Amino acid sequence: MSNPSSLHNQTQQWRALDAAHHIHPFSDTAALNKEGVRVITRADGVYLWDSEGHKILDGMSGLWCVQLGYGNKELAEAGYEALKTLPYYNHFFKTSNPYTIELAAKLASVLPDGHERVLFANSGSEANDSALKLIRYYWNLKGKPEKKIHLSRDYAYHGVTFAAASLSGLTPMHPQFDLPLPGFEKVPGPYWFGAKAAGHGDIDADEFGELIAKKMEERIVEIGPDRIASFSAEPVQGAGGLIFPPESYWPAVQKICRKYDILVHLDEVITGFGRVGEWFGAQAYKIAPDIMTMAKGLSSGYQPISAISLGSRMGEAISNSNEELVHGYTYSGHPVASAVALKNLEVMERDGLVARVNSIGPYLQRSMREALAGNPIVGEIRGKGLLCAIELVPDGKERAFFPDPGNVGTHCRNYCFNSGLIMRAIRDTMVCAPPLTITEAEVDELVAKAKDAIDRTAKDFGKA
Ligand code: PXG
Repeated sequence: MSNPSSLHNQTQQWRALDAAHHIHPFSDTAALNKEGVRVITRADGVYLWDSEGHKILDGMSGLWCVQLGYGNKELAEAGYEALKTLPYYNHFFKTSNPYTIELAAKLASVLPDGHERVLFANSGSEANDSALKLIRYYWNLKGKPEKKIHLSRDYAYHGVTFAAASLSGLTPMHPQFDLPLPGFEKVPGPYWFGAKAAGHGDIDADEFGELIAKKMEERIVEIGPDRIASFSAEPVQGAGGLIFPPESYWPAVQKICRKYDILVHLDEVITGFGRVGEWFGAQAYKIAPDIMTMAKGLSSGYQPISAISLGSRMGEAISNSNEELVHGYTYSGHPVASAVALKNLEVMERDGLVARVNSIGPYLQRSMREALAGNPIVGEIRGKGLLCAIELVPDGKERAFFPDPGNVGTHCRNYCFNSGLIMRAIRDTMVCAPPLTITEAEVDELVAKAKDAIDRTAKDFGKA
């Protein structure tokens, strides 16, 4: 942001208070305090405004979560009504509430086949943590307590609790906390764009998908299938760099999990709720999960709420165990969060937003491709639904990376910020995931700003 002395008094005060009292997630506190935060004061549609009055197009839907865009009055009213009627009660004492009951039923109507039962939590990390506990419980119920190892993939992001961070395959998340915990094993992810740099030559995408599945099977055999409880994966890897699996990947992986009796845990925290053109990534990629976790778009981010859905195998075992399930949070199925999530799903359904993604998504992909055609540092533009990624590389014709990963991406991301567009840089991959309500004119603005930032970046790195 601009020179601090030119900022309004109010902004300066907020910055000072924030620096004195507030530690930010995934941030270098000292560096951030020196630079000063940008204070976001309001939002409407796809736009945010900061305390200096700058208008910003949010190409990331917050953190991949604001499916309906900001300022939706129906969601606000649903929350307000619940706050007035039943601001809090829990589900521990043989009690329930209408909002959570109706939300569970509505979710069951859009979830993949067999997923009839859900549990609630408050964040994606908690949902994943809960899922792993339920997986352990399932195998204990089935008399296979030796099945304890949780497989997940390189580049995976599953959250930050002890278990979710241990599942995550982004290695910088581990050393500060002595993670991963024992019992967490990684297998390779299907990052085809990086295949050449990783020494796989000019391998075709589908061949690569099969190769990665084969490597997973080899690792399973090495560990011993009888010790493996589950395989956790995002249908499309999000925070790891928007990695879309080759067509061949999921069918091969599912076959392997069935062969060795390994439960499939799909993390739909990003891919759920229309993001990839179906209600869930499971449907888009024809995956049959045993357990699924979701958060973010469940309430369009308006309230913290997440859910764990159980396929028939786990659902029946756990529902019919005839003993207490010793798990649950004070805020599991919070009535206000449930009311907002329920309204969110009703609006998505009524307004046909999932189907809308299948027209506005391709429009975004097409526009981005046209705008960036021939750009010397663009190696690939990939996407599905309203997810889009642009690989920035030294030579657009080669699948090889810049030597100092993240440097060029951050440079480009700063250009975006300064021109009023929020995009994420993951290493040197620029990504966007705008609200499902984005209009064609707003897509045009997003693409024009992204193109401008990428053109300037190319120039700064001597490539244009
Ligand atoms: N699973 C997936 C697939 C996620 O993307 C989580 C679990 C954890 O959710 P909670 O609600 O505990 O944060 C996530 C979260 C980023 C970014 O910069 C992505 C996430 C969170 C924060 C930042 O891309 N994803």
